[in-house]
Amino acid sequence: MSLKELDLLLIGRTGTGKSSTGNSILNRNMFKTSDSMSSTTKKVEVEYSKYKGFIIKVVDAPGIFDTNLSVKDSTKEMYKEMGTAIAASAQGYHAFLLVVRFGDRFTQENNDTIKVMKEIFGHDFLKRYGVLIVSNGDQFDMNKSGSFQDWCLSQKGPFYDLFAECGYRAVLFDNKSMEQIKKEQQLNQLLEIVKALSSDGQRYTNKYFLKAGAERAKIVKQNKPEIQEHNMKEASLIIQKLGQLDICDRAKTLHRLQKLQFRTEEMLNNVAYQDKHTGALKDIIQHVNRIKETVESYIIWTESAAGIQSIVIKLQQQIDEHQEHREYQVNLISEKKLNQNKLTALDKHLKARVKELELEHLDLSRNTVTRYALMVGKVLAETMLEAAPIALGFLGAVAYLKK
Ligand SMILES: Nc1nc2c(ncn2[C@@H]2O[C@H](COP(=O)(O)OP(=O)(O)OP(=O)(O)O)[C@@H](O)[C@H]2O)c(=O)[nH]1
Ligand SMILES: [Mg+2]
Repeated sequence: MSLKELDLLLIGRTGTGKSSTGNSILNRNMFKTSDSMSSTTKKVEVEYSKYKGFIIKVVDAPGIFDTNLSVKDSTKEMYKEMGTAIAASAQGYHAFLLVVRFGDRFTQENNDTIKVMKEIFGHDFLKRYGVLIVSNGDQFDMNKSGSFQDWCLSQKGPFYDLFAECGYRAVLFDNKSMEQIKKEQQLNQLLEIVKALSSDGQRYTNKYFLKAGAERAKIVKQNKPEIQEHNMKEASLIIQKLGQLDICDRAKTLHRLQKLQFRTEEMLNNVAYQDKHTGALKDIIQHVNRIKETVESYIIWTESAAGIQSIVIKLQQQIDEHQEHREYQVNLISEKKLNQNKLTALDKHLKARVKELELEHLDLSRNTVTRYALMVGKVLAETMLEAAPIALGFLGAVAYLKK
């Protein structure tokens, strides 16, 4: 079964529990959360998790309308941050999760925030794709207030307005809960709502998303050949080095492997950064990951090869010492042979892994670098053809004058 995507954007005022809710959705602590009223999340962050056949992408944004900033500066900041949030998921979002805190008083500022957000995302974005997330669910007393849904419906004033604005969709989140069942229940409830919002997998999008998508495609397209070529070159050099290693030379090999490990890690970071969550460099990321895995296995196997080698050396010493005990010596010799075979098998196995990497690399090369080279070649050929009549005319004139 192919995994379906769910792209979610967390929005809301500073300190309402956006990052904590993001962590609850991801079921692991990926986003930094705050202990104070000052803004913790400084820039848009993206994290993923796999859950019930979905790849959930959670985009955590800084709090809008930070209390330390003037309204003008806050609005400017908000435009900047929401621009980044749009670029982080240019194909649109399956839901906008507007986070408020249970027990908070709702004021005019909330409405102002929503007004600016509507300018960016469109007047109906919450109506169509908004879900109100009420954090601090641990403060909600069901015995006193009844069910959360009933409680929402019984509210008046700004909270009810927000609830209505989000199409009467709300989920209570206790981000402090340690109970696995409760954690899953609240997440499942959210997923059910989001699935119903976009039953055909459709995301909410508008002209800004389309523009971001076009810009991003342009940038990726412009940079991809260069990025690919640079990375493919580095990958190729690492594979080449792997092929030159000798598993039996522990000291030298381990030293070289550590260097290669550092290079692959650095490359992986670079390529992930260049990809900017576009997926445009997915193939090369997978490839580098496999190189990294091979380097790591190589390190482990070099260590075990060293262990086997010292056994072989010890056995040889014993063989030498027991020249007169022929029968005992025969056993030692066969044991030594057994260990030597283990070493050969290990070496063979590693060489096969490197060969696989080489083949994969070649395949990828054909699909990327060569394709771009062909593309460039085609353009070049067209340019040359265009220039040809002038050049031919010039040559013709020279020949005429020479006569
Ligand atoms: N008791 C309780 N505390 C919570 C809950 N959710 C969040 N908090 C706390 O609320 C504070 C703010 O949470 P964050 O997740 O950092 O809020 P945020 O909206 O991401 O904050 P900014 O990034 O600064 O805008 C932290 O101290 C959290 O531990 C909850 O469900 N229950
Ligand atoms: Mg945060």
